[in-house]
Amino acid sequence: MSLRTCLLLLCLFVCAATRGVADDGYRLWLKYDLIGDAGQRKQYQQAAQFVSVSGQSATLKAAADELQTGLSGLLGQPVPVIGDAKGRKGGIILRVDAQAPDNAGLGEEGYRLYDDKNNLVITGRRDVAVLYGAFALLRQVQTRQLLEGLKISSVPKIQRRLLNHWDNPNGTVERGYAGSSIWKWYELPEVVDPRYRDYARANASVGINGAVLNNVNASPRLLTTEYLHKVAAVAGVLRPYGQRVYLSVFWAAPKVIGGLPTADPLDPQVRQWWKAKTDEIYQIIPDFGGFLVKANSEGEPGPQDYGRNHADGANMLAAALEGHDGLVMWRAFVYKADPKGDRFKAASAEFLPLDGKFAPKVLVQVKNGPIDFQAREPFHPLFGAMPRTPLVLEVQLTQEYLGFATHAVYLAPLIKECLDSDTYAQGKGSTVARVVDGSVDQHAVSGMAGVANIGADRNWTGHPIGQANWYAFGRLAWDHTLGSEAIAAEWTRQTLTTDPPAVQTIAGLLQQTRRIYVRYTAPLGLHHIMGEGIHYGPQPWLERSARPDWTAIYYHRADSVGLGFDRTATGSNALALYKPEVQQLWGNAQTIAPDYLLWFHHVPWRQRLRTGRTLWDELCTRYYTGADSVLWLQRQWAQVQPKVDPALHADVTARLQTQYKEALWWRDACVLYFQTYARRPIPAPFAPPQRTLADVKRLVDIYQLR
Ligand code: BDP
Repeated sequence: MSLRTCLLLLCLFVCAATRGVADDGYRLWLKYDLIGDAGQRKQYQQAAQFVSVSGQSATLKAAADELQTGLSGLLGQPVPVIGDAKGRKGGIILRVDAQAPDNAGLGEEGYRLYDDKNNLVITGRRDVAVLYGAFALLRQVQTRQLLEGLKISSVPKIQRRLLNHWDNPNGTVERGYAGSSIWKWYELPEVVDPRYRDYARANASVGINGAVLNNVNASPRLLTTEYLHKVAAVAGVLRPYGQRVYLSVFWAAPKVIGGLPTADPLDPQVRQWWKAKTDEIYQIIPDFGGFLVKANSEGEPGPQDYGRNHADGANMLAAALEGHDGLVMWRAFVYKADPKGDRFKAASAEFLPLDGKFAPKVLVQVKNGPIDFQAREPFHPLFGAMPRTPLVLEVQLTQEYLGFATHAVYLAPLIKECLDSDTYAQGKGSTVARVVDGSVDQHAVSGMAGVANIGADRNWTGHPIGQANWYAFGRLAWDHTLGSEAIAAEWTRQTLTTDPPAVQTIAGLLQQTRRIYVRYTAPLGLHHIMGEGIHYGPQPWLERSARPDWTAIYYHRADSVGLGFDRTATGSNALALYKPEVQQLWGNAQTIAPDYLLWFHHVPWRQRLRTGRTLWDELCTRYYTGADSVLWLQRQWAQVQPKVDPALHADVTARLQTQYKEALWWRDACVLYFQTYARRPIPAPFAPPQRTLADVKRLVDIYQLR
């Protein structure tokens, strides 16, 4: 063998050893690959010579195991787990201490990390807090923070930090783009896929403490005794990691599986059925988290079928939960088909009158915006308008309206935009975040839910960048004051590379992705102009659907005069649902931020906007520059190629090519279609599309074929 071949082989070996062989993404951000820089490694090696844990619980064992696996991988040295440290120095001490005065403000889940000069201490009042602290320490090492003098104290701001899986018992995932469901219902409870544990680890690492396992369009199957035992098997894996399971319930279950003639929430037999069912659930799953309910929405049954309201339904379930530590999350995603109405106002019409009528165990779960997880929405007007009801913020991590698994869209900026919106409910500073965490109205319970983007694909999320959305959701639910770019950098360091310039480039590009996606799909506040049913690709010309509010023209209202939905007093007046300060912000077409313009105003094509361009020119400018920005994303991504695993890099590169192709599709479809109303040329310097409206319509038709 020549010297050159030897060197090459050695180099390949070192690369494989330090990065693992080709990265298939399975390990998410918990990679724990060897720290390449020997000097850096040494500092950590000295601080992490052992892990000391007293106490036997499964949660403490999970914490110690994770530290052992993580640190031995990162440091390339064995890290023994021992009992009492007996005066040893240079290790990590796990200490559960409910009495320590310094732990007083930590609640059940908060943790402290500190350097006591001899050892690094991870402490909290309960085992689960120490588990969170263990992951936090690993994050410090993975992101190469100094441990010397470490002093961190962290308490979650929101209590129930939940993933909502829209997974069906047959293994499909509603709006899932990463393969089939990870829950293998047919194999459970006997076969327990080891993947469930890795799922639980990933959740715990970002502080997610519960999961609704099944779709909101719920199957009654999950409530049968047979299936509850399957659910219990999953719960058993999640429990040591501080997560509880929840179920979405099918409202008519008492009829379908209970054999009753009705599902009327005021019917004594129905109430009794739910009570008995709930007791059974707690017998099988003692730490069951509670129920999520989609009722009287999109064809699902509900209490209104019997002339009752949402509070009647929710309170009946709350009564069934009496004596158990469980909650009801009742969704506010309701809207009736009304060609003359405004879907924007639908949830408010049904829920505002019920404020104060819900039992203490009930939280109302509200999507971030009033329509449906669009690329950009104003915050939902229910936030800040139901002071007597705790509201759960629901965001969508699966990219139903954001390009499935083919478009790179990092969602923390979207989530933050909602969280940071000021409702002015109790004066300035009453942000959605503070409404949701309970501090505005002094609620004792709080929650945030992310519709999961997880499937059985090897890398969990289909698009490798989708992992960042799972990560960011957990981090923001724990602490909504974190910055989205900081979270992106943190995720990147753990997942893709620790090279500082590359981290900066990647975090910078991630931070722009959502803004770019909005520009080439739905600029200036356009919304709901996507492909019918499938919700992929553009279809602004959609005029007829099963319901008027499932068309596109219902929302964009293009005509020869202009574009946009007038939601001011001259139109639907949905704007009146907000506090006066917000009305002032959005009520004037001249002063409103262009990003929200067409959400609230019907604007003449020739009107000059704040940007100096006419509406038509601005619209075209955004579509064109938005699509061009995907080329910028490609260039940025290409730059970091030497620093990122080759397989993973190639995967994202390929997806960025699809993204560009589809950005052009969106651009061409939308400018050509709106041009039929605006009757103006595509402004310079942009070249008119090379294809016709019929060409792009044909593309959409393909996706609509069965
Ligand atoms: C819509 C989805 C639909 C969901 C619904 C919901 O298209 O699949 O069932 O939201 O949130 O966006 O209930």
